[in-house]
Amino acid sequence: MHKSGFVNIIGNPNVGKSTLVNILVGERMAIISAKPQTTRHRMIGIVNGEDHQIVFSDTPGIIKEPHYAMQTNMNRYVFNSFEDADVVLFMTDMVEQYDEDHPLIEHLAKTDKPLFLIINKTDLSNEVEVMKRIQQWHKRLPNITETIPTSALNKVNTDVLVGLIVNLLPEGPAYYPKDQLTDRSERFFINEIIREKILLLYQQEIPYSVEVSTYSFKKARTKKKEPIINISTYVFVMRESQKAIMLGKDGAGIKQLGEQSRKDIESFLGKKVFLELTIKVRKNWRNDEKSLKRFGY
Ligand SMILES: Nc1nc2c(ncn2[C@@H]2O[C@H](COP(=O)(O)OP(=O)(O)OP(=O)(O)O)[C@@H](O)[C@H]2O)c(=O)[nH]1
Ligand SMILES: [Mg+2]
Repeated sequence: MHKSGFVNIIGNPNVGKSTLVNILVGERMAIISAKPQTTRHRMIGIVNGEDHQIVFSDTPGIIKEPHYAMQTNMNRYVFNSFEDADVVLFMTDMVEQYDEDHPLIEHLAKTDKPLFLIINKTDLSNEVEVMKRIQQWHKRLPNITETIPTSALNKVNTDVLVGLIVNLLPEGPAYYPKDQLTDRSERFFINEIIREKILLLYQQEIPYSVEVSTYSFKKARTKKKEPIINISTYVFVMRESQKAIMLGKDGAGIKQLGEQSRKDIESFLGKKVFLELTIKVRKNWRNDEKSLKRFGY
């Protein structure tokens, strides 16, 4: 008997959703950072076994009070993602506090899907505190069907989670070829790798004002006839002042960004890469529906 289904991971920013997906899939796919709102797009990560296929969706963290259209659109994917799930994983951690009127809780309370409570980052706490949290959550969400305390970072209980999911999945054929791990293109991952470096290298509003878009990807040969991939990418910012910050003194900022990104893209593609980054100003793109559409939001 073969089982298959869709499992959607939902929760606040920064609780470890993308970390969990990467651990489950066994590849570094989703980008991760210590800053909230790292993930902007819904993305699938596929876990394949001989007798099962689990299609996980990593989603952006829910933003309680969206400030611009991009955030509103990000929330929309998350609320939509309840509908096509066979199982909903609600992920929280041992650090965050929820307000009583958080919009996500109401949604979770109403879902008729199997609802798993994942309490992540147990490494930052102790058993007594974890038990307390579990009880609090069960009071607020009586429809929770399974509870799994995890430390995604240390792979604690992640196998247990997979076992519980497989038990619940309906019988059915694989939805994707068994060697496929995601639905996203190489270009998408290149953009994401660059955005991850921006999250690491720049502070304050810069990472949230940036969109990355690769417009050219060409296989070529170096003068020494070695294979190389030439990649050209735009980094859009919202204002001239942000462009100056990104360039840095004598271009040192963009140089560092380019070098760090190139190294990661090379190990992702397994090939040598020449990366050309160009910074462009696109005024207020985060609120412009046309730009958002073009960028896939
Ligand atoms: N201590 C600890 N840190 C963790 C654990 N899991 C993830 N983290 C860290 O938490 C931070 C956020 O992780 P992400 O996986 O990016 O979180 P996310 O929920 O996908 O965040 P958004 O994409 O912003 O919604 C990173 O710094 C991770 O290294 C864990 O089990 N323990
Ligand atoms: Mg994420």
